[in-house]
Amino acid sequence: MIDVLLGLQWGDEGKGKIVDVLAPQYQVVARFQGGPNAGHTLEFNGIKHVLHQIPSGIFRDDILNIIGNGVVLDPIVFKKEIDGLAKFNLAIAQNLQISRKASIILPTHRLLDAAYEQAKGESKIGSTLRGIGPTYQDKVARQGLRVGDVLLPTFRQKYDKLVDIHKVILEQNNFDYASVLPQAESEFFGAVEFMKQFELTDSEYVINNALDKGKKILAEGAQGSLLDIDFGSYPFVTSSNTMAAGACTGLGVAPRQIGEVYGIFKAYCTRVGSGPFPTELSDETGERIRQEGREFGATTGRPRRCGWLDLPALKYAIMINGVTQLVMMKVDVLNIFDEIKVCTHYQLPDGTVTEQLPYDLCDTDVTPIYKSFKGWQADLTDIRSFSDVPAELATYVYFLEDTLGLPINFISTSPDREAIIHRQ
Ligand code: 2SA
Ligand code: MG
Repeated sequence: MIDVLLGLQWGDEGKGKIVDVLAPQYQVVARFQGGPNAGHTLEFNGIKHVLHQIPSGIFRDDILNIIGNGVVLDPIVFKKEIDGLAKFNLAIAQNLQISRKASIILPTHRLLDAAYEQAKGESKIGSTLRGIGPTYQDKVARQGLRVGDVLLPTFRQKYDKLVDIHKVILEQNNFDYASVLPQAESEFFGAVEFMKQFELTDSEYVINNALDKGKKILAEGAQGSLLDIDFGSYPFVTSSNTMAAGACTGLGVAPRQIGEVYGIFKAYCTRVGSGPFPTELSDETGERIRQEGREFGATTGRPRRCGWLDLPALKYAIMINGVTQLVMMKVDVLNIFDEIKVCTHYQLPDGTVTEQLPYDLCDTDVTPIYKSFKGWQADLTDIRSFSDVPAELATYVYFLEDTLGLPINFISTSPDREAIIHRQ
């Protein structure tokens, strides 16, 4: 079976840590969508490391890591990531494969990302400017470059042909590319050469053969369900299917092969970039969450917007993903609060109270209806068993389980690998 692990909010739920915790049960860890917009943070032995494109199983020597066909890969970022891992002495060349069908991010894709955002002005998406949208655009327009193309004698021609199209668009947008492109291109072609030393495979065969042999595979999602291109708060979304179904198309596995779906959520909400966020706190409480939770973009360093937990949104994410196991992260960030709020419903401008996400969330001012809980105001760092958690936290957890209709199987109590309560 292939299990899927994904974020149920707007990303940054702490997926990296949970992949790392669950990894010993798996022989393969695979990324199925997104690219260097992701920032998966892992902390162990006092070291903190952020991964962008490389799957989070890379720190375990007995795991094969696959960058799947659904991913958009930037060779320049890839080379930097590999260089950054050198100090850990990992067997990366043996343990990492890249799908030949993954899309390549070109330097001009990054420039186009910036040009499109500039043109949008006030209504900009708040993209990470990593070239994600334009690369997926070219994939869907059937003119993109794929990782396997780098081995073809015609690679340079294909590259030039696409870049010529990009230059026209950049010129139309009055975007100055001439001063930056030559340098970026030389870095790009250097990184493409570097990439050739890795195994570029038809990873759908690798994955399905592994499944046939009874191996266990973990599909590692990036960003979050509320940023899904179809079901997120469109247009303020990323350009891929971040939901469980994306694992099938992004790796080449059949729906019937999907086993557990681990849904990761934080005990509160964050969002980085523009778009609706009903429970956002633009006050001192939001600022305390940001500081306490160190809520700054792992890729861009941008301060993340913070707010209380949003149950209508969380329920929606659980529904579209068919979540089987819930994982609650960063509960410890709430240790300092004497009152903790949870949004249970939305009130629409016409007075209607609903548990559903409105279609026009981007244009409607919904008022969250909150339920208040007494804070536990205690340190949780050393707690490993649910029977030892403060009564107020237990009350909070039981309420969430009741409302969400699923048990919360894991509760993370601090960033370290070891700090997790596993409820059987
Ligand atoms: P893009 O770059 O085209 O995918 O941006 C579109 C929207 O998706 C959001 N997005 C993210 N949201 C949270 N975390 C992400 N990864 C990084 C992190 C982000 C960072 O782990 O912190 O460092 O800023 C991520 N990637 C994309 C993005 O904010 C846009 O709203
Ligand atoms: Mg992140």
